Amino acid sequence: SKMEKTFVMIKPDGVQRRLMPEIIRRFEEKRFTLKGMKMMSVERDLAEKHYEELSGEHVFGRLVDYIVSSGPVVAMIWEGENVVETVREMIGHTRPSDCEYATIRGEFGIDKIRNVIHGSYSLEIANKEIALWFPEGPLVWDKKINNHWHKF
Ligand code: YYY
Ligand code: MG
Repeated sequence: SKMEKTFVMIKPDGVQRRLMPEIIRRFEEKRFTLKGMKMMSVERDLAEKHYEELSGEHVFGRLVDYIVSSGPVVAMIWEGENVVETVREMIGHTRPSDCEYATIRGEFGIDKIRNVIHGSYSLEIANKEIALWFPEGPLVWDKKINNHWHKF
């Protein structure tokens, strides 16, 4: 079993459309564990670093403007087996119109900028994004979580 962590961000459109509980419910029901969560406004510098790989693309400016000025986001760390890939599958394709219906973007996405949610693309990127968004690190809880709850 491959325990790993991923970074998830509910984008401004997701927060404003009150999709936060629906999104968190899906990951909880999948038995992933929330290891960090904060609602925050995003500084331009952070948004530019987050989307660094897209800095040469024509969408970069629009994307950064969108995240910076459309309202707060909810940044989260989720932990579990194969969580990076599974969360990507649960989110769906970048363009909501290309998504399977039973994905978050397939059900709730409006267009490729206002596509509700971000999830790290790979384990390597997840580690980078967690360090960027949570310089304080994930929540640490020393006591064992009672695993029997996972049956329910
Ligand atoms: O990870 P994901 O969100 O599915 O797509 P990325 O390729 O990382 O791009 C991030 C973000 O940028 C995407 O959610 C929308 C926007 N975008 C776009 O509007 N047009 C593109 N051709 C590529 C990305
Ligand atoms: Mg991406």
